[in-house]
Amino acid sequence: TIKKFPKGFLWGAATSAPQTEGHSLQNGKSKTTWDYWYEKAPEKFNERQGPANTSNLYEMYTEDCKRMQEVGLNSYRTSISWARLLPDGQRVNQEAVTFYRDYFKKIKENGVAPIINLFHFDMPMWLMEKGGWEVRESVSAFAFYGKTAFELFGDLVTDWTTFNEPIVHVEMGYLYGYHYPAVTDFKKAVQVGYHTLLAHAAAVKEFRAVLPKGKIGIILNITPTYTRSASSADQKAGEASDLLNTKSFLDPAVHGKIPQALIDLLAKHQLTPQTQAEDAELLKNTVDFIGLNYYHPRRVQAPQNPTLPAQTPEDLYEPYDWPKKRINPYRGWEIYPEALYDVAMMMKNEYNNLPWFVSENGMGVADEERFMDEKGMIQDDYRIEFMIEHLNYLHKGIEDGSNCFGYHTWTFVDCWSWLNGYRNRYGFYRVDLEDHYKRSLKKSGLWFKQVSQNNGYD
Ligand code: BGP
Repeated sequence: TIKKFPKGFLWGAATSAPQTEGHSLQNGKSKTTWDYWYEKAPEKFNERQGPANTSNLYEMYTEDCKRMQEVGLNSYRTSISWARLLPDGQRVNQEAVTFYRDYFKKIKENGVAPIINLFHFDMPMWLMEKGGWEVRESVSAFAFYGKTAFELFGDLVTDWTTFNEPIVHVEMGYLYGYHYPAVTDFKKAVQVGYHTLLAHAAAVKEFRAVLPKGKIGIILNITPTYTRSASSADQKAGEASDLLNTKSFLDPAVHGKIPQALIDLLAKHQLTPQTQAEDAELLKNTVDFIGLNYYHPRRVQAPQNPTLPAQTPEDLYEPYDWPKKRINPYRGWEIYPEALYDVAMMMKNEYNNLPWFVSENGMGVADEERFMDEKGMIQDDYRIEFMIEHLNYLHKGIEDGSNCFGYHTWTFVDCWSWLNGYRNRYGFYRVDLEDHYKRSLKKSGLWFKQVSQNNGYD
């Protein structure tokens, strides 16, 4: 059967400023927590590639924008670096304005519609020194950043998003010790999440005033929860996982308020964040669309010996090792494309069938040069297969009425990853770090172009 997608479907790819631009401490940019942390604790990074140079896009964007056509992208997401645009939070860095304006223009000149995101884990040091998302001041600082960006680039960019995977900086920075400041404090994590949520809503509010005709959304990582069994204890664990990981941001973004069940769960475990009277009104600033990054599901079971009140999320739900799971042997994550159908139905049935898109999906592969042929092309058939499997389930969801308008892969050109450097490759183009960041097309790029041109595949 031929799988055709809706007219105007977006075929794109996603990345972010800190993972591509490089020139991390140049051209007027100030430090982010990543620049700082790599200097301070390089041993925390699994790969000795720091955040300084990444894929050198700052110098190579003109050619990269032409490459977008070569792989058939009609849509592309990246982010603005807050610390580059506002190096001290107030003053606009003109070099950044020139760079981003020209970059966005060149994306469009190549027939690609940009979607621009504001925050992708890259907290500026000037704000971190004041407490980052722990302090209420972060909300107005972010709203000011959003307003500035909408005013400076709103004539070029109509589609915006506020955050990428906001739950990730909460859990990695405040629960599991991977991202700076690497503290382990459930209560603090909830406060950080709450301020992030308010910052998102405050930026949406600014957006409506500056760009009334534009569209704004938020990008969430969706790790659909599947429970070990239908027992009430396992179900309860699954609900807690969904509330914390998915509904915490998705419900306010779409429905304009935090779900009562989440408020109750936090209260029960003495985790209620500090709020202010005007917050409920602010949270009514809902989005136009949702982006969902999907890599793998979350399998949970009831915790064996939970501490009460919960000290960590594992006191509410524990990871469960599903014996039937299929693994990506090159990255270690579970492969479960069926979840995309479930996600599509969830958006249809629980979120007003709001327009949404798959904003990241992709297959990370370590040591990918082993799949290079004699002409230097990576023969990444495994990636093509991975994407087809996921697109099949997405297509089924669309046929059953889910309002999905696009599919973005992670990623366009191999890019730097937070702790893993260049270990896991995802791109349609390979980056040769040994040879001046040279880009070379992979087989999957050629395949994607066909899919995009045909708006589907056989
Ligand atoms: C997503 C992030 C991306 C990217 C991707 C791949 O969660 O939004 O920034 O890093 O995961 O992850 P990794 O590079 O760890 O394999």
